[in-house]
Amino acid sequence: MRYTITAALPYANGPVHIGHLAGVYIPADIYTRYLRLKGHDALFICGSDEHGVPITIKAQKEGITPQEVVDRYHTIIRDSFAEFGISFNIYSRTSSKIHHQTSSEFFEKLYQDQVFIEKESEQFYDSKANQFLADRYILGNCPKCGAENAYGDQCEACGSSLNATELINPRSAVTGHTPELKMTKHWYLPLDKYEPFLKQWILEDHKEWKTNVYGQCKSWLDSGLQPRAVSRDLDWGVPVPVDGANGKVLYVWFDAPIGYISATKELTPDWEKYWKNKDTKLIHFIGKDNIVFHCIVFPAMLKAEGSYILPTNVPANEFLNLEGDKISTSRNWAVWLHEYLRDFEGKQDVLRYVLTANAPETKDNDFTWKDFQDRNNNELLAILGNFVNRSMVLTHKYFDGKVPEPEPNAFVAFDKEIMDEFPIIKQKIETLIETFHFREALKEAMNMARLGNKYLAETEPWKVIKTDPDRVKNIMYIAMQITAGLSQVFEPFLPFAAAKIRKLLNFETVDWNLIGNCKALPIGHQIANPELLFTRIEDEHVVAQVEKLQSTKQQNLSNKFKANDSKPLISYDEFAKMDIRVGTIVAAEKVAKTKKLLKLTIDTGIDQRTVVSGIAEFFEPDKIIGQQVSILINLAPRELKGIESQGMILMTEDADGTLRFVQPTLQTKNGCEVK
Ligand code: B3M
Ligand code: ZN
Repeated sequence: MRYTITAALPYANGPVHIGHLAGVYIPADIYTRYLRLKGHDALFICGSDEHGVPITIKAQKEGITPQEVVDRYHTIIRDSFAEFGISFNIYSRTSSKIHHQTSSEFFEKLYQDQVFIEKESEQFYDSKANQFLADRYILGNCPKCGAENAYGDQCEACGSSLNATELINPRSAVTGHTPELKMTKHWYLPLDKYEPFLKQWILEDHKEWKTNVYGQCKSWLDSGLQPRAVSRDLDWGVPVPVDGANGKVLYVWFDAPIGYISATKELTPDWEKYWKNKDTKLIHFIGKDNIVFHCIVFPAMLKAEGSYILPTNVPANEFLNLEGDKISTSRNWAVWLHEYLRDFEGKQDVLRYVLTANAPETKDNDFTWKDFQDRNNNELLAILGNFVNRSMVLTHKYFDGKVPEPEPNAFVAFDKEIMDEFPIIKQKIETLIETFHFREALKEAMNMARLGNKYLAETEPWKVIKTDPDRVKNIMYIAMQITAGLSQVFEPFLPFAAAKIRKLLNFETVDWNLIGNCKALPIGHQIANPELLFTRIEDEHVVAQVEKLQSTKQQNLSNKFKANDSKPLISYDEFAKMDIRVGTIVAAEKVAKTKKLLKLTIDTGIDQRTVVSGIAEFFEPDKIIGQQVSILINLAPRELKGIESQGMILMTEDADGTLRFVQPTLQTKNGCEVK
């Protein structure tokens, strides 16, 4: 079978993070590696998306050219993917000549076939910046869900695809001004004409698509498709190849998916069989925000062109959150791959494992560093690493590192029972991967290692060796065959660990059929010296990461802080009514059954009095005894939780909500006035 597997082309306007890996590139890589292992012809295509407003906005922000932006990030992204073992056949880029040519020809073909509607219409224009405001250049409230800061072409909050003129309260992302409308000519793809075809093709013929994908398509199709402009007034992109189209380029979502085709062309002169042969299965791996473009717009383009195959499936994932919060580039709330590689050298498989085990396949999911640490220590190390290590160490100890010769008639029922499990699990994994259930598939692969541990724990070769050394030959023979199977089954998921097991086994063959095969390793085969597959991740490593995120959060809060407007004027007399004194805290305790309240005893210089204050989240009672504070002493008393509070301690509230005392800078006599 022949497969063309694509993974969404990331915008080259920033590095890639764990959300990208979890949502798109790891599942696509698992799928492709698996198909290759099974002997299929599977091409894995990707590259950088280097056009569109995301790039030009970044260039403007940094004061560099769009070309400099894409050159910088293309390299970083490409290298990160390579380091994580994402096994693309090609990682190309849409600024390449071959892509400009391919997408230009694609447009020309549709133009000549009179597919497009050519239309003058009013578009937003920023007269301050002297430019039309396409896509992300315009911000406003989403007409569908009301969210703020929806883009001109898409609302990230609800996933709707928009036309800029639908936005409520539009404003320019360049100058912040309210834009004007100005006439301009564009080419439109009449999606409405393809609606009957799309309805049949998706809603009837592809009921097997993931429910999140099918559901989004259905709601799109049910609400009716509109013609969509496929050109823009911009100076960065593929020029519209038509006379009189100066200053206009192809809409980035028109050229980017054609990038899959250009990259295949760049890879092989045989590219047509991957795009035009009906026996080829085309699979697009994407995130949920790209569903409409891959299931509706691009298929309509391919259909209009006429000579291409359409996707067999579009297994889109939901989003991964980080420590309970939406991953965000602008808020720097992310784990960047290039930084992970620096902080966790050689631990690519750990992240691959955790992101697969937690993949947002059917709903948004959360990545936490605690879970990362736990899965490494309690699963990778304690289950997989432990089994492989024990098998190898024992084989060395009892048989000089050679696969022992078993007595064929001496396999007991338990041996057979265990060995029979493997082909069953293998079959399960196949079905799960082929239906895009990667997290379940990984769980089953891990169950193979669990089964190995169970086998050794129950057969206890370290005890039996004293009484029945021949029996140990059979046991270790089986343990070694299981190890060989693990070196294959983990190849799609943990390619580095799988390769390492094979290296330790001194066994380079890669073949899916060896899983559950009791004769994978020949008798007498010499294995290498054992080495650990995984190492413990200690608290300090993850604490450092959590602290890094906490300081990002602080930073974001203080960036966002805006001082409140001032209150109405008052007279001096009104101010002078307040009697504020310096006092000292002489006792402090938590108020029972409350989270926020402390009961303080304050020496005000006049008396000792009780004040109940909502500061328990910020101070340990015994640490504040002796501190000086400012206290409003003539505030009418009031009862809190049954305690009479006689006054109020003055506090400052920082941008993040932190409360601090207003204190004299030097020790001051209790009872002095604050004025
Ligand atoms: N660059 C959008 C994104 O990064 C876009 C994908 C293109 S796939 C052809 O989410
Ligand atoms: Zn919305």
